[in-house]
Amino acid sequence: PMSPELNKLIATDPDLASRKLLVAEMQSFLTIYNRYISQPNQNLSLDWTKVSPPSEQRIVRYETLSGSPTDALSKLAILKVNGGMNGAKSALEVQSNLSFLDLIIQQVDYLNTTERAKVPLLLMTSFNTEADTLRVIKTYANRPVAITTFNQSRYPRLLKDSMLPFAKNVRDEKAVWYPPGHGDLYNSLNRSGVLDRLLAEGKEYLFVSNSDNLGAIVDKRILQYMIEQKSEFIMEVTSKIKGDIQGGTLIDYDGSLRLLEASQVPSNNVDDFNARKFKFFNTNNLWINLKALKRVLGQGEMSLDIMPRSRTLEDGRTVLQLETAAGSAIQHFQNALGVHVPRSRFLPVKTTSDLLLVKSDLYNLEHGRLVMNKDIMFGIPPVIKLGDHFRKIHHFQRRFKQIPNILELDHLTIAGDVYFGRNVVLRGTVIITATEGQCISIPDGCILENRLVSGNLNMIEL
Ligand code: UPG
Repeated sequence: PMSPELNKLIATDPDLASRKLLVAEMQSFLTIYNRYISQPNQNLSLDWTKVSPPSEQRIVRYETLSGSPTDALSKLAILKVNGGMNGAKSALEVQSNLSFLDLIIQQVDYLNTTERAKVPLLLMTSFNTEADTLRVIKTYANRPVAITTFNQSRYPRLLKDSMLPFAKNVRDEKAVWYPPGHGDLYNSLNRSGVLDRLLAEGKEYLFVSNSDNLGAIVDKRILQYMIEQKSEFIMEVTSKIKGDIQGGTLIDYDGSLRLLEASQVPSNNVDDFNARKFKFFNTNNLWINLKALKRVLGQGEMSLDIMPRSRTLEDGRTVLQLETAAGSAIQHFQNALGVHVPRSRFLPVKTTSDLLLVKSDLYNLEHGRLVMNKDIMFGIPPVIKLGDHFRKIHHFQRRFKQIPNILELDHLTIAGDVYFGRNVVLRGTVIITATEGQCISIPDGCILENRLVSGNLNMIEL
């Protein structure tokens, strides 16, 4: 029943090459679709009774790696997954007018300069992030970093009522298509010809990470360990902390290492997932042997766990997206391992609260790296909770004339319609709540230390 609808979608693309690509993408889509509808419990691809924390033997502590130098950088390529549904987060400014992408390029440039290497940078974009990404990287045409971009797949969204794709409004890409998660990197790398090109250039290892994680720099010790252990796939994991909610954890599944994403957890077991039982959080920093990847892809469609995601469109219709995660591929590789890395290798920016932290004086820039300020009060970043008024990026940007000084901040909660002036200093615990209909503007130069601010700028000492 899918074919006529899909054929209509494909036929609307005027370009033959892209039509061929679309046909290949649709075949992958149909494979995942058929797997999804034949799963006994469509929303859960894992049997929870087989899930347990991984054996410590398969997770090596970063500190125990030998530190012996590697000369394998000439065989390495770096890939940042930079696709997804919304515009490129990586084009947002972090500090000093530099975006995530600018800083990533600085990091690779620094690696290449200090190591006398030529490690190339690959960026996987989606139809939603390509334009933003190209805008940033075109300014680097003459830099020493070789940058290749390729687009990830587009799959048709399914209308939940009929489980069919849209046949109309085909020009409205945002409504009709979706990028099917970063697990799509394997197919997209292959179909774009980039995988074959890398292999032809003698590249053997790929370091993959999220473009929002500025802690994910090349680490020669991990690369060396991968080579010594003949491991085809390494996942960097870190000790889970309270804020690690959106993401996945490394598990043992019937004796093999697997990724468990939050969305795969049955509702009855969410407490288990959040508790310390599963303590190794996936940073999505992945090291992949490219020859092994080619072998796995040659065996047919790589079967990755399906993460169904429902979305409600503006017109009220509900659509279903079948997505996959890059870390799920761990199950297909030999000698797969986890490396337990320090938190400094994981600096995710998922929310505007995370963005506030990386933009603040808690971090200094060093060769594109965000290095934590030594003067930071408690040695760990403060807990920041920004309310709904700050949730969207353009609202967040309007609300701060300048990011406050938060070096001595312990905890910040903001609720309601709140604006910040320049040179504001926040210390200790600060809570600012504007009730419905009220607006609070924190004036230029204001210092708030252990304060509850509410109503018409009433201040209560905490
Ligand atoms: N991305 C793509 N294509 C997509 C979706 C996302 O390239 O179709 C990129 C996106 O640009 C971002 C990265 O993938 O750079 C991560 O996506 P995001 O939605 O921020 O993270 P999650 O998919 O929720 O989580 C991933 C891993 C999870 C891990 C977490 C660490 O799946 O296991 O704990 O990253 O931040």
